Amino acid sequence: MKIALLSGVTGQDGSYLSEFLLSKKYSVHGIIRKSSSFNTERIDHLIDNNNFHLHYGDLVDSSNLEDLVNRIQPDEIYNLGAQSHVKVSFEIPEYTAQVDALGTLRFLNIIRKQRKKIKFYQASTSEMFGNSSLRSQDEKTSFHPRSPYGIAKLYSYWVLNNYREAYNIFACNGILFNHESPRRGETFVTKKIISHAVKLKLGLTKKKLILGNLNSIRDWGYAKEYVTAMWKMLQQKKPMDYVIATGKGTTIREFVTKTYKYLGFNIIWKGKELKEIAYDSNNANILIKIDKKYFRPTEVDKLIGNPKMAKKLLKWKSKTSIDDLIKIMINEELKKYKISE
Ligand code: NAP
Ligand code: G4F
Repeated sequence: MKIALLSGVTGQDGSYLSEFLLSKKYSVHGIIRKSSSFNTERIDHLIDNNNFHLHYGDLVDSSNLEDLVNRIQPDEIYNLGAQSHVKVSFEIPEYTAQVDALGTLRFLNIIRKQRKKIKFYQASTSEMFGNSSLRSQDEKTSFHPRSPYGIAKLYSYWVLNNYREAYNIFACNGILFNHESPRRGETFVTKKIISHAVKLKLGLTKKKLILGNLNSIRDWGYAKEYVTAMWKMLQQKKPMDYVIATGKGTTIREFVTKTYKYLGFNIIWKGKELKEIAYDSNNANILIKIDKKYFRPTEVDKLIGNPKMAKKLLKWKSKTSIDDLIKIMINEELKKYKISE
């Protein structure tokens, strides 16, 4: 039986990857942080599985990570743990670097010192590309990160490359573009839009949805599919870095329009920049407004990935369209209130 150790097991990707690895008969060990309230909602359904084990730990504590690797003796480590919110990284840049940059170095040093056979997956990100002038970004595109988060992740990307070359460690960067699901954190834009729109539809709120920059373009895929690419990377003969994406871009404004349309609202956009609003064409009620507090000091305007290499070498391809992703997220949200379409 193969053994996997995951950081970030309580997060969106950690929960899907755990399910996937358990289905592949792995023994899955996840690192959870001490929290003052419950933080295992996404993995509660796995807790009774005999092959699923949880350990307290933190990416800022190298003695804890070393102890866990020694005790668990994993075949594969998936480093998914991170302060993963781009906007928040401008407010806690030093902590973001501690976790998202040095956390990776801590794991790589443990592998270097103790057991070079361990395979290592790093949750790299399209945020490392920043504002690229190209139509789409691939493994050869140069980096120009635009946030403390993107910069911390770029450190991890490069230190992994260095340790792979210097110490022959089997380590891969998965450069994943945005991926969403019903398990997405509430403060990311897709989940924020869908949660609010569903509450509006059910009459549970009368409040307006307040958003930031509507013009940025993101390449949104389905998280459940993306975690399979992580595993595939570690099953190849040679360790490499791969872009994982759908290849299609959508603006935030289009995402809002599609979501509201699926729920039966016909919204009309009016005005520009901070004065832009969206109203309901049936009754002229204003549904959406803009607030500059949701803008970032520096924005990444357009991220569209080119997943050609993953398709060729990993035989991986995104299957869920943006419209289907929205449907999946809305229907799960409705189920929370025990109502199905
Ligand atoms: P997420 O839902 O925000 O989950 C982040 C996980 O990291 C949570 O389990 C969190 O624990 C844990 N964590 C945070 N700080 C930690 C620390 N100091 N020590 C140990 N664990 C810590 O993120 P996600 O969407 O699943 O993303 C997974 C990874 O992929 C992240 O590294 C993210 O940066 C990266 N990524 C995500 C996307 C995307 O679109 N989703 C795209 C590219 C890359 P708590 O539950 O206790 O907070
Ligand atoms: O949903 P977001 O916060 O995701 P962002 O910044 O693209 O980062 C996510 O994807 C990265 C991969 O590219 C991951 F590495 C990272 O961990 C995270 O998962 O924002 C998406 C876009 C941005 O352009 C933002 O300015 O939506 C815009 N936006 C507009 N209004 C908003 C809002 N974002 C948030 N979070 N909240 C808003 O109200």
